[in-house]
Amino acid sequence: MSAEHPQKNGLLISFEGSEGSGKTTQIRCLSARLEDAGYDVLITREPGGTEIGEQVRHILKHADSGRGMTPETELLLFAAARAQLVREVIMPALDAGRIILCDRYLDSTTVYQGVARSLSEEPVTVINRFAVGPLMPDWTIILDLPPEVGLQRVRARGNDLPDRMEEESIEFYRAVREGYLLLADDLPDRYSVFDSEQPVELIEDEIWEEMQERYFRRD
Ligand code: T5A
Repeated sequence: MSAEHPQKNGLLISFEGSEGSGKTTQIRCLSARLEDAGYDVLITREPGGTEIGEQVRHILKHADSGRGMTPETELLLFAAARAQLVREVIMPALDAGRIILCDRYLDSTTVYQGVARSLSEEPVTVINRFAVGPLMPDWTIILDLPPEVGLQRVRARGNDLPDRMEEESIEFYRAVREGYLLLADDLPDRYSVFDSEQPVELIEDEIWEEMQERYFRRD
């Protein structure tokens, strides 16, 4: 399905955006549409998605022991969880021809640890590439909205445990948003930005329309 990555048979689509931007919601919508159309879909989430990754997720988000974590440690832990996910889950699924919908992938590290935490670009890029090996996303969907709106949605949901990553300043989340938009400006072929302040159904339709344009409507 992907001409750019001859080693894969499937398709790797990542969803990115700040807290509460609707990634999980839109992944469910796209997955349902793809399955209705007969495609074999796999959803992953980061950090997590493997036994090792879920333990790393706990340290990164909820464990008391994560409180004093340095930005460098944070970078390496996100990369470690991803390295496991890629080899244990994503590579076999791609080889089996499945469509993988990733709830976050390496761009989260570029933006959160690189841009918002201000770690140097070079080690972030090198570590990101080491973690994913050859598996860059075929398409990355960025759900964009003001961070105030996303954080309000997360608070309104109200069913989550306290989360270390959600305790940052509003400036941190503004930097995250800008970081994503800069990535999309640099590489418009890989990224598509959707206005996530719109109703769920409208965004779902826009994503489905673009999915068809990119992959299913071939003359
Ligand atoms: N992180 C992650 C890094 O720093 N570096 C990395 O490399 C990686 C991989 C992950 C944290 O880790 C950081 C980023 C994060 O801080 P998480 O719990 O996985 O933490 O958090 P998120 O990925 O941000 O997931 P959220 O669940 O918070 O947000 P979603 O998935 O974007 O949003 P969703 O779909 O759950 O929607 C949130 C609420 O809004 C509603 C939904 O119904 C839900 O209640 N909603 C809408 N409401 C109105 N209009 C719409 N269009 C809506 N869409 C959804």
